[in-house]
Amino acid sequence: MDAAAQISGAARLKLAQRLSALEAQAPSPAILEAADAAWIEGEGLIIGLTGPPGVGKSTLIGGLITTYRARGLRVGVLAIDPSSQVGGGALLGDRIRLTGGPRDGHVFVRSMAARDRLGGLSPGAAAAAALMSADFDRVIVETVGTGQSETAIADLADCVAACLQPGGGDALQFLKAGLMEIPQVLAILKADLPAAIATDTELRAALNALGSRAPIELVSAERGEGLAALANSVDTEALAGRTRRAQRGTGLIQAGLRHSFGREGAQAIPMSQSDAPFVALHNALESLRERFLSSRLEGR
Ligand SMILES: Nc1nc2c(ncn2[C@@H]2O[C@H](COP(=O)(O)OP(=O)(O)OP(=O)(O)O)[C@@H](O)[C@H]2O)c(=O)[nH]1
Ligand SMILES: [Mg+2]
Repeated sequence: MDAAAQISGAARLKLAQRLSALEAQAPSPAILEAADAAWIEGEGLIIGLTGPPGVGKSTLIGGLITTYRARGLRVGVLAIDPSSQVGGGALLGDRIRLTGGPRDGHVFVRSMAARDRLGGLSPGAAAAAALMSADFDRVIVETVGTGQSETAIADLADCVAACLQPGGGDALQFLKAGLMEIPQVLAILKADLPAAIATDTELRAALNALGSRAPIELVSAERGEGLAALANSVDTEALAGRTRRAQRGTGLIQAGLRHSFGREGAQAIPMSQSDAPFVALHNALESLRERFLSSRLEGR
């Protein structure tokens, strides 16, 4: 079963230090190069889990860790915490860590402050996920939101699974109105609640109307039901998505520029397809910072 090597204590420490440098927006060139190498050559799949607060994402991740571990896979989790300041967010990480087991050398859980209220992915968080995919077969990125490309998760993740709440109509309405991109997988969580059946019916009708064949999975993480089917759907979609990283890199760079400098920032740098998006994004951000600074100084 445990064909994959355990991540050694030294390797975990090195990874933790690199993630801290990314969170502090002070990565060395080696860190960005390692993120690019993992993005281009790594075999680990990056899975985005999005959904509104309280939908059950963290509980689900606990279940997915167990499911993937039973398949002999190493699992990294990056929880993007919209409420915490830098250095905070331990609570969220701890809740997952309990289920993964702190002594399990095949599991690594980290939470990172979102740096913006909407829970958008910072450039550092995107690079962190890529970096983790060098050491783990699955990297699950938990973000609050509905999976719009604004938050970069659609470009970062090989597969986005949107989590829906039984009886909670928001995501459904967004989908119908075309305000939400159709994610690769839809997961109705808390499927033990009676309202899940109606939500499933409504969601199927909505996706049919939109001509989408995205799989819908009913999951009760609390009862441990539907986890294997969800993992299968996610893996199938992520393996397909994995082949599109070269194209997604450009979107990732633009989302990173938007995150730091708004729409104008994203337009200020001419964009060509890059097979090293994290180094390219870092350089573009540096050059925009310099331009911004010199125009401020000239204006004095
Ligand atoms: N009935 C039921 N409740 C669940 C299930 N999974 C989670 N919950 C409950 O839903 C609540 C929120 O769960 P979390 O896993 O923290 O949800 P989250 O989406 O990670 O929340 P945030 O990180 O705050 O956005 C908790 O009280 C859980 O016990 C489930 O399968 N069934
Ligand atoms: Mg959570």
